[in-house]
Amino acid sequence: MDPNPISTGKILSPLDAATPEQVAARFGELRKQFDQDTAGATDENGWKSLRDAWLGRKSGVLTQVTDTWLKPSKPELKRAVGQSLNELKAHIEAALESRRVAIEAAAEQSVLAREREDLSLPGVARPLGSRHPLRQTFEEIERIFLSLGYSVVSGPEMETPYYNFEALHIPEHHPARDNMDTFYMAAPQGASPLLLRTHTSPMQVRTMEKQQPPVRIIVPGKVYRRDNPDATHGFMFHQIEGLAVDTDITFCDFKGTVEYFVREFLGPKIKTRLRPSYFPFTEPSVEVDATCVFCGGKGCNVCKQSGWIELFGAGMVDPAVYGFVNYDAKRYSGFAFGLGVERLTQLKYNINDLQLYFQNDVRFLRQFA
Ligand code: FA5
Repeated sequence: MDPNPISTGKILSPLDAATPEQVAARFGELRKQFDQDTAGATDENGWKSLRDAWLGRKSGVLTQVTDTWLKPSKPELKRAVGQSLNELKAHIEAALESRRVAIEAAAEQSVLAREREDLSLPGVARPLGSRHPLRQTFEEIERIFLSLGYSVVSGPEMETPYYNFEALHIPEHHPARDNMDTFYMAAPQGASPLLLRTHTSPMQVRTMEKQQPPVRIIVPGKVYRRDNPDATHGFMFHQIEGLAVDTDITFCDFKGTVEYFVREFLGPKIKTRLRPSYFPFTEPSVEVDATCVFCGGKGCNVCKQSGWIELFGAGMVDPAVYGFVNYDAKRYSGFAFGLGVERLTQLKYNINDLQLYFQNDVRFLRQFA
């Protein structure tokens, strides 16, 4: 339908000598025509042509009414024509606006209807990743020590020999350095050499240098040694260092903490024992053993029939270390431990080869989802 009635020439003929009643009737016809046109405007384009046909400045109906009826009308009719024109204009504007709102709402409804999800369709299963077993062990150990009031700190993987060895009471040529075959970094001439830390223990010294007791920290992180990779060794692996220093910390506190940790981590049935050992920075030093998780202590191939499995090294902080960090060794005491994260995870999940952690084989990783 052509929405512009003027183009048909049906309605707009000059008013000539019309009476006010005839004027009103002519405007009534126009209004009727507009209402008919409006009913036909059902989408945005239809609405635009309706608007242009009636309100367009150059040749819209209202412009033509102004030119053909209002301007040439006799003075006694002008008032009536002007008033009717204003009323018609107000009617058209209001009707156009409500039409626009209705068209927009209908368009939105049809988009919504088109995009409606069919909830009865079967879903698409997305492949889900899982947290790496080592990450799970980190999180579990952090949870246990956070609950005991420890905080988690981290430190540099590139270290100086001072923090990695000397300040831990491991002077040059000390045999303990042989156990930790070290990666050294090439250093420019005259510069002090750097190394990849062989354990997380340097963070004991770095923390105590900065902070007076009480200290309760754990330090998760990567460490590096020139070890040949095999089922229990990597050249890069992870440790979690623990350190607690305060007045009156005794060996009993140490033992209680270790037992609590092992039970929380490996289960309530697991027992621990302490075996004398040696670390230059702890005195006395111990190896913490747990009842074999595979045979429950009866004896099997994994524990070499002993019923016990070695867990980690630990001990009371050697007072010599306090000398490097200006702690008063008479006033303060404490304990430290160094957990091997790969080995603890192997025990917990019965993993027989440490290399599996780093091969990114989803068949292995999926088991820990
Ligand atoms: C240490 O590194 C001491 N810093 C631990 C310590 C801290 C003792 C605080 C006392 C007080 P050790 O060299 O034994 O100790 O290493 C600790 C743990 O790291 C071992 O028990 C083992 O679980 C793990 N580990 C050692 N070498 C490797 C390796 N090449 N690959 C994987 N894990 C290893």
